[in-house]
Order: sequence, then C-alpha cells, then structure tokens
Amino acid sequence: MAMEETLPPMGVHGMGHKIRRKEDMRFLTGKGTYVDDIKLPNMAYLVFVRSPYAHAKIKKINIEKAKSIPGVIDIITGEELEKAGLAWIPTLMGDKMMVLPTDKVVFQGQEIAAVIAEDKYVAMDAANQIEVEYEPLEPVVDPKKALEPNSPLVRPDKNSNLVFRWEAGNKELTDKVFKEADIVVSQDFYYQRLHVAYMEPVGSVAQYDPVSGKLTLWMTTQAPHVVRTVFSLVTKIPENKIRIISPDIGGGFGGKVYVYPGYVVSAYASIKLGRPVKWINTRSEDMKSTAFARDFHIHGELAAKKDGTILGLRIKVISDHGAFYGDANPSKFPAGLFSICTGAYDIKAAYVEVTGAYTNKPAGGIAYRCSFRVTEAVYTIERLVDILAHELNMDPAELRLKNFIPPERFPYKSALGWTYDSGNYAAALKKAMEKIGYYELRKEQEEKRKKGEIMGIGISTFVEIVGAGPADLFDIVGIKMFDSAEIRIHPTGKVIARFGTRAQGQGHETTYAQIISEILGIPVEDIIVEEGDTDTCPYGLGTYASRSTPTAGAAAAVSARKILDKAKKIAAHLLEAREEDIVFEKGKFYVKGYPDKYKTIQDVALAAYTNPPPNMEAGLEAVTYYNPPNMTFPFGAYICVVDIDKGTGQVKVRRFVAVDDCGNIINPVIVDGQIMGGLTMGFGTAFMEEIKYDENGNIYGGSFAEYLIPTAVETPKWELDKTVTPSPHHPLGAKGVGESATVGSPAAFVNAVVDALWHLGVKHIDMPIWPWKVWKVLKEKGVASDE
Ligand code: MCN
Ligand code: CUN
Repeated sequence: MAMEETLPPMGVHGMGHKIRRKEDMRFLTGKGTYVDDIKLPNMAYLVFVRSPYAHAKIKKINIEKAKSIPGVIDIITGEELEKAGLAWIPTLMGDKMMVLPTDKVVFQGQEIAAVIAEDKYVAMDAANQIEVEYEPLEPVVDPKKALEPNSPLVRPDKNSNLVFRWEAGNKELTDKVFKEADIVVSQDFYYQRLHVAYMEPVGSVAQYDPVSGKLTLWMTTQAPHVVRTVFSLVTKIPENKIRIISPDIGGGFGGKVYVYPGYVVSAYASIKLGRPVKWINTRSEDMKSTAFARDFHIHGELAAKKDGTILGLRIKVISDHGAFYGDANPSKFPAGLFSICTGAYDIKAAYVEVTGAYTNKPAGGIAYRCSFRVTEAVYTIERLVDILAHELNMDPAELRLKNFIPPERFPYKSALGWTYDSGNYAAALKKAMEKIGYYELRKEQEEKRKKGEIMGIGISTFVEIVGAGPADLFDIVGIKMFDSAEIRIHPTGKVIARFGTRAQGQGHETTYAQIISEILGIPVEDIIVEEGDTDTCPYGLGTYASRSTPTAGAAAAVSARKILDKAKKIAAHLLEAREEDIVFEKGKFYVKGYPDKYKTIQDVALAAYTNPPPNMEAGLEAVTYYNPPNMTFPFGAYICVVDIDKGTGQVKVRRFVAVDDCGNIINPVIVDGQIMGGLTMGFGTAFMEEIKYDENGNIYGGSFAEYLIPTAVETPKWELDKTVTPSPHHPLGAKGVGESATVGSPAAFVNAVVDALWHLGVKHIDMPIWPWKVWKVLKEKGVASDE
C-alpha cells in the first residue's frame, strides 16, 4: 500500500465525504489504549469468585485459606459492602442490583466475593481456594412459570417476580377491528437471548488518591458522565472528585451501558487499600454474568381486509429480565421502545401488552444494537406482515407497498403514539426490488419449485426510532435527555472539540470533525475530537440508541454555527465592512462581490484572540447542550435470497440487498461500515447465536466454542444502497444509523427461510435457524434428501 494511502485524510471534508477514519491508524496499528492497557505503579488485581448455582442461599464463606496465600492482599464480601452501604446499587435503568450478595445468589456466574492480589494469577488461584457453603434453592428459569402465584421468588427484596405490566394503545378499538376483519393471522415467536459479543470484555481500573481524595476510574462504559453522577450519589463522594475515563473501547453494542459489580468493587477496593486496582473479565465471565439482550416471548396478531389492507395489530409479550431489570427507564418505557411495533404501516388500531418477569439468570433485556426493543418490535411486525401475505396468497412486497404510510402523511402519528419525523418507505423498497431483480427472482423461485429445489425471498421494511431523546419523553436517573458539544478554536485555527458521547468504534473522531469542517471550513486534520473523560468533556448522556448523531452531532452543528456567527463579526471588523455584507464560503470570509480580498477562518481565529472588535470578548469557542425536539426515524428495505440444501438443511444466503435511509449522511464509508457490521450481527442472530439454560439455570456452554458468532467464512456478501429522506428537525437533516441493520435484518433472513418452505406447510421457525432445525422440518415434510 502506498504511504499516502495509509495517512489520515487531509483537507476540508464536510458532510457526505468518503474519508478514511482518523482513528483507524491508531486502532489498526495496535496503538489504541483500552482499559487493560492502563498499568499503574503498585497496581493490584481483582478477581471474582462466582456462583456455580443459579439460586442458592449462602450459608458461609470461608476465606481463611485463600487469605493465607502469599500475594493475596484482601478479600471483599457482600457483608463488608453492606456495612459500606454498597451491597446494592441502582442500575442506570431504574431497578437496583446486587453488587455482592449478602444472603443468596440469584444467577449462575454471579459475583460472590472479590479477591485482590499482587497479580492476576495469584488472585485467580486464591479465588479457587475460597470455600462457599450453599443451600441450593429451587431455581426460576421459565419466565412464564416465574409469573405463576406459587413460583419461588427470585429477588430477596421483592414479593413478586413481576417486574412490570405495561400496555399501550387502544384495546377496545383494536378488539373491535379484529372482530370485523376478514382475516386474522397469529403466531408465537421467541426472540432468543443473546450475548453482546463485543471484542473487549468489560473491566475497570480504579485509582484513589488519598491526598486529594480524588477517585479516577478508567472503565468500559458507554455513558461516563451518567456513571459519575450515579457513583457520586451512591458513595457520597463529591462529583468533582470522581473522574470517569472511558478510554478506547473495543465495541460496546449496548452491553457497556450497564453498571457491573466489578466497577463498584474495584473503586471500593482502591479507596480502602489506597492502591490502584484493576479488574478485567474473561470472555467466559462476560458470557455468564454481563447483561443479556432480547429474550422476548411474543404472541402477535394482525387483522386485515381480504384485499390486504391491514386494520389492526395486537401483541402480547412476556419478557425475561433475569434477576435485575435492564431496560430503559421503567417509569416511562418499561418495554423500551417496543411500541414502535406498528412499523412502516398505516395501522389504525394497535394494542400491546408486555409483562416482565424476574428469573434466575443474569440481568436481561438490556441493549444490544437494538435501540432498546426496537429489534424485537421490527421482527414481530415484519414476520406478521409476511405471514399475512402468504395467508392471503399475495406477494409480500405488494402487500407492504399497499400498507405503507405514504410520504405525504409525515409527520405521521402512529397508533401507539410516536410522531415519525419523515419517511418514504415505498421508495426504499422499490429501489431494493429493482437492485435485486425481485420479479425475476420470483419467477426463478417458481421454476425451481417445480424441480423440487428450495429457494426463498425475504423482505424486511423496517422503521427505527433513535436518538434518545426529547426531554419530555426520556429521563435517566432524573437527567433529561440531551447531549453536548464544546468546540474551541485556538489562535492558529486548530481545534479541540469535546463531546458528552463516547464512541466504542463508530468513528466519531472522524464524523464529528466532518460536521465542524462542513460548517467552519476547517480541515478535518486540524480538528481533534475528544470524548469519554468527565473532567474535560461537557456533560452528556453517552453513546447508545444511535443517539450520537441525532444529539451530540446536532450540538456540534449548533456550536459551530455559534462560532461562525461570531467569526463573521470578526471578519467584518477585519475587512472593515458591515456584517450583513460578509459572505462565508469554504473557510473564507469576503465582502459580497469581492471574493479575492478575503480573510480565512484561521485569520479570524487569530484576530479573535489578538484583535477582536471593540466591545467583543476575546476567544473563539462555543458549547451547546442540545435537546432534540423529537426522535429520528431512519428506515430501510432489506431483501434476502436463500437456497436451502435438502441434504443438510443448511441455509445459504445467496444475495442480500440493503437499502438504508438515515437522512443526510456525514460519512458514507462509516455509514456503510455500520450497516455491514449490523447486518453481520443480524445474520448471527438469525442463524447462529443463542444463550440457553437448562432447567436448573445452568448456562449451556458459556464460551465462543458453543456460542457461535459469524466469521468472515459464514458472512454473506452485502449489497448496499441508500435513499435520502432528511430529518426535518435535525440541524443537518441526519438520522442515526448505528443499529439499523441489526434491527432490520433478522426478519429478512427468517422471512426468506419461511418463504422457501411455506408451500410445504411451514409457517414459522424460531431463530437461530440452525441447519438441523431446517433439516428436521424437511424430514417431517418428506422432502429431505439422503445425499
Ligand atoms: N453517521 C453518519 N451519517 C448519519 C448517521 C451516522 O455518518 N446520517 C455516522 C456517525 O457519525 C457515527 C456512526 O455513523 O460515526 C454511527 O452514528 P449514530 O447512528 O449516531 O450512532 P452512535 O454513534 O450513537 O453509535 C451508537 C450505535 C449503537 S447504539 C450501537 S449498539 C452500536 C453502533 O452504534 N455499537 C457499535 N455501532 C457500533 N459500531 C462499532 N464499531 N462498535 C460498537 O460498539
Ligand atoms: Cu440498543 S444497543 Mo446501543 O443502544 O448501545
């Protein structure tokens, strides 16, 4: 590769420029700094003892033998934490969770005691020497059984396993349209439990300075400021004496929104011992104890007229939350954003009911590239629409085109209360159909069927809801949702911009710089973007729900425009002209009609510090806390073609076309990267991944040997395209995109498989669609071949 190809981009590169990611030089050459790269003098290591039982009373913890091992510094149990008021802490999501148990364990793999030693291996050995006497209790594994009146209780602090019962929509009206409908289709779906398979397991390094009383915590969190506030409230350490740093993060995908016991215990231990303490999970520990995604038991029904007009949607869900509740704030959204389940369709009547249950499993229901339950919502509606099409013997594409919310109806108020900002669903679907050659494929399918070959075509036309969010909708631990951007231009025109969000691989160092470059005409290489340090960055709520572009990205635009306003005044002063006569173009200010006599933004920056106009403060900087007026509603149309092997049941994804619409795009390369990654995760969900437990709450496997994620070998080739429907309320017309593909794609894969098998009488197969599941169906239907 030529040297210049490996260099970061140079020049003014605003919106829509395909530039290479500035941060990749660091990542690809192994120069990133992750939490485990933090090494401090005199640092001790923390390792947890974990429960082999899903549900058991702790009768006694014998630490003597472990404590006598040379190199062991301390052993911390729940009893000690309770005295410090830290045995339980609030989750960021409105529940509370055990840091270390005092009485009983509530899931297999739960942290029971922490060993702190001079090195990690001594700590591991010592953890094996801790003897815990358990009295096994009957485990609660099935969420439906958990809700029965005689079920054992999961939580010691609750008198029921019911987390919440939540409903939305008009039940009466919905029941009425269901009675009057020509056709009603219904189906049970299980959206399986998933592990958030980021590359870097969770961990922290805590450093307490006894002299200043300041606690610094490097940790794998997507929301450093929120964690700081919660830690301050819980520990009573003043908030300005806590510094949270999220250094480079090796993927978050939602799994690093949650607060884990290790963060708390490492901080506690560092304060107690006056030494830095490091805790890093192994992959298996992560699989067994970190927050899980999905686990939704769904019963969906769709009512329609004979001609395919959809009249109503009715959904009942039982959601398995494990031992601690991990969804978005339960006061307003107990089922996250599941109420986006009417999707891209103009459905007049809808009613949804979600019942959450505690079970003896790790915290469930947390984020995983999902926009908080939008994944489950999209899967449900897109599967139901396909089932309806097949029942009516209509083409699934035609049925969708018939029922889409038409472009002129935006802003569109859905039956479940959301106001969609903008959309053109038919345009995206038609583009995808054209690109893939939809009608020819249908013909091919017919021909193949005659020959006994099995081929299917699956569509998903999803609507996402991202950007959390408007102040009156969301509220995390009492903080209204917003995000921030601070831009400082130095006298020489070089920029440092700081944000309240924290990328975990999304490329903010490039895209935020592009936003600033777009508005101020400063080259991207002159703009340094910093995130993830609560001492230096403006307060923000972090990166999840694909909210960075809709919130902090918007804040960056507003801050840059504030700076431009001031810069114009300075330029007028320098050019001895009236401000109204100043034109700004590509980083240059000039008097209308005289483009050759100009001052650059860099000249203006210098003047801002050395020669500002009379009565103007020196300096060139701005900070914005942006409260979005609405969520953004990106969407897309995905079409998948599969061929099924009759001998093995193996599903081969022959083609996959993804047309996405996230409004105006900042960096097309990054957006495509987001979509490819998201599609690959959706592929893993549809065909490979599932966390399962036996009837005693023992996890099956718990490593990548059993939990299969797609590698380059399995991953199909993705064919990407776009339509552009700007958000009318975002300052740059952009919508979020980080989760779209994972949200939208699973339904396309499953629809394709069921479309292939429908003529054999197959209506549904639950994910993950492993080959043996398909083979069993083929065998039952008498079409499996013996070759
Ligand atoms: N972008 C753009 N133009 C748009 C929209 C977005 O160029 N119209 C760019 C953004 O500037 C940003 C990226 O695309 O660089 C994603 O932007 P956005 O949709 O705003 O999402 P966030 O930056 O808030 O990222 C969060 C989102 C979530 S919630 C999950 S989960 C997820 C995802 O991003 N986790 C990821 N993508 C991930 N990608 C990586 N590599 N690692 C993760 O952990
Ligand atoms: Cu829903 S996973 Mo992302 O919001 O961090």
